[in-house]
Amino acid sequence: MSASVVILGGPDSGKSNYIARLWSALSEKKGELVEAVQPTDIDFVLESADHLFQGQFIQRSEQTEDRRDFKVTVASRENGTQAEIVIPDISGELWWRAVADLDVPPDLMEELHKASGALLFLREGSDQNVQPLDWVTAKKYLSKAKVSEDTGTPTQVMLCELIRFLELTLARRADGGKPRLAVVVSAWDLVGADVFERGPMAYLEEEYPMLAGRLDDLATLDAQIFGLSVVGGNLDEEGFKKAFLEKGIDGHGWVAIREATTDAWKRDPDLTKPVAWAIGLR
Ligand SMILES: Nc1nc2c(ncn2[C@@H]2O[C@H](COP(=O)(O)OP(=O)(O)OP(=O)(O)O)[C@@H](O)[C@H]2O)c(=O)[nH]1
Ligand SMILES: [Mg+2]
Repeated sequence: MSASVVILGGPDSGKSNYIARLWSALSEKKGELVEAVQPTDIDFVLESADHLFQGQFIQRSEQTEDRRDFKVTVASRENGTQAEIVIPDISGELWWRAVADLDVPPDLMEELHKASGALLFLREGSDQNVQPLDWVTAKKYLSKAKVSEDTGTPTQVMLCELIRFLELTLARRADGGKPRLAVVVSAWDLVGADVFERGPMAYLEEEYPMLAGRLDDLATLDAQIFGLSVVGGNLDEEGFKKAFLEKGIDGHGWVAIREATTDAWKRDPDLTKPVAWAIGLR
């Protein structure tokens, strides 16, 4: 079986760092999804992963038209089912342009039509986030036929447009189910304990109310929200970086997931979880 997963999100939202971390998580083979065949042709992922290993976050992608794909055959550790997944790494600027001009390169469009799962990224603390206006003003943006390309468009408006776009393009799952949307709030290591405890959805309700509302009444997609920390802390902080370099990347990083039994938000070391859920191998 083959499955495409698209990773979308604005500039600086953590996509490239996650793709690199995902690769190393898959090859560590401790998560729900494991690498079944060693991928070839993934120099850009290896290079990025190397940055992380050396204690540096990957910097934002060049705004080129070039598409770079992370292609890997994965297997479910639980039942062995395999899938070839294709994850394009596309700069956030390109996604914004796609939404603003309703202009998506044909090959990317094809990938979207094949995919029945997507990961939508946004990042805590990014200086690229354009703060939400009040709800009424934000809604006016949406009612315009086209979102203006000026960078002043609030991030949540652009994200809502991306969701609409996914609703129109993603394929139904092989089992007939709705396509899945994993919403990933990255750099979740930067939030305080109280924000962590209330979880990423409560965070969206406060910081991106329109987006939260949109997620709440999705009819054609199944959504689940995750918090993410690629290495479990902030590599721009000397103390953390030092501790990280002493131990290495293995075991560093987590996904925040709500525990079904207690409803509490927990750090889960399995970084493959959002993708595993989005492709839902069975
Ligand atoms: N603290 C913390 N910062 C992160 C994390 N992930 C990403 N960042 C920060 O976010 C920045 C941008 O991450 P990228 O992965 O380059 O974001 P992107 O979505 O690929 O950005 P574009 O390529 O511009 O679309 C990084 O340089 C880090 O400073 C994380 O887990 N924790
Ligand atoms: Mg990038």
